[in-house]
Amino acid sequence: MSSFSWSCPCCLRFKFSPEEMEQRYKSQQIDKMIEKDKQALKRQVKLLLLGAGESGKSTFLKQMRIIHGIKFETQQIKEYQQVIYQNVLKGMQVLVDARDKLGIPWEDNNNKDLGANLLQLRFNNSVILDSRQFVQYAPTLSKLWRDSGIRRAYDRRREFQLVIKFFQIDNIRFHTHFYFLNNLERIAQPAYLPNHKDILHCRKATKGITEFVIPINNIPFLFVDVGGQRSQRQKWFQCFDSVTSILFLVSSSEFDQVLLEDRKTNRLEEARDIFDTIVNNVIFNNVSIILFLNKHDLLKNKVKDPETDIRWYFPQFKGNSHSMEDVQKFVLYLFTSVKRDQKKALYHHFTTAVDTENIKVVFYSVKDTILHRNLENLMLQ
Ligand SMILES: Nc1nc2c(ncn2[C@@H]2O[C@H](COP(=O)(O)OP(=O)(O)OP(=O)(O)O)[C@@H](O)[C@H]2O)c(=O)[nH]1
Ligand SMILES: [Mg+2]
Repeated sequence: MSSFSWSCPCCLRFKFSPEEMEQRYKSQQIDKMIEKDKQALKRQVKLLLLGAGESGKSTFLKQMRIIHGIKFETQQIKEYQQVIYQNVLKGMQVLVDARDKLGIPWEDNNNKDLGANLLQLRFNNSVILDSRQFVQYAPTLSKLWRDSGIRRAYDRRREFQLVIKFFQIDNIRFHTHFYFLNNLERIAQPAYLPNHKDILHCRKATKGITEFVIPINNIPFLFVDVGGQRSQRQKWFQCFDSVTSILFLVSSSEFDQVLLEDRKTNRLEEARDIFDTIVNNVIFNNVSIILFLNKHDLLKNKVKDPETDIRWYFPQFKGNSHSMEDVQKFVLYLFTSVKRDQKKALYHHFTTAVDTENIKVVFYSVKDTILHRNLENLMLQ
């Protein structure tokens, strides 16, 4: 604080020139701002979103914006629109290719050339498609999506996923493809702009670190979102300072899938190994860890599916593999059992990150845990 802050302003008027008075006033204001910033930083809640690639970290952050009424900027919406166009086109390419590899005949033979032409196109992330260009592909996309050959390839996606290692195809998010292809008519309108649901479903892997502050209960909540794929994880330690809580996301439905990065490691096992290094890390001794067993909606469908069984991937599973309760208990145990310090609290929630109502309810209770923890930390300072 400035040493003049206690002086009476009327007396100062006689001692200093107006310029000096102004200078002093400015300096006092700056001191006040610095002090305020320091206090705010102390009160700030820092939440680190961690988890393997595609576990739903960025989707959760999008929900935080939606739930707290922070609009997406026009430029951002345009970027999501690009990503959606890419998701749709790449998704259809995967299905055309799958149909081919699985030897399923076309229903309409005229679609053969359309499919072959589509496969020739290369849509990497640097290709920017505007709505005018996308609209030109729309008739092809909708013809192909109506062809029973493509539908059958979609229905046999599990077989395709099982042999995917040999086909070297890197885009197997069938649930994302399905959502957008089912909304093709709307997306193919020239004036199309993504709505919240579209934004939540679109997929772009995070590269680097994204920070976003949301004031909640008058406290700045700093959300830190990182990339979860192997190549991105060496950047994580840069964000390990002054963390209040870690929100660790797991894609609980991926018990029968392998990593994109090496096409052999089981995704749930990889997630558990990452969790092990985080929950048992001494740096996080005083950090509360909240586990989100995410993609609950997809897990529910998978557990019902007679064509897959968690026992094929986790022989140690002893319950009923088509009982949601048994599978959930097992997946939870996979994670809680790696925690070495039995006294360390570990909270957990089963979530569906694309469902705003679900995340609203879950975050309401998580927020209380976090604020409580933050208050304890402030009292210790
Ligand atoms: N059906 C369903 N889809 C989900 C859920 N959570 C996320 N997704 C989808 O899964 C995909 C991956 O989600 P992201 O949020 O991009 O995953 P991430 O953890 O940020 O991935 P990285 O940035 O690579 O680390 C997106 O297409 C999401 O829409 C969920 O609970 N249910
Ligand atoms: Mg991400």
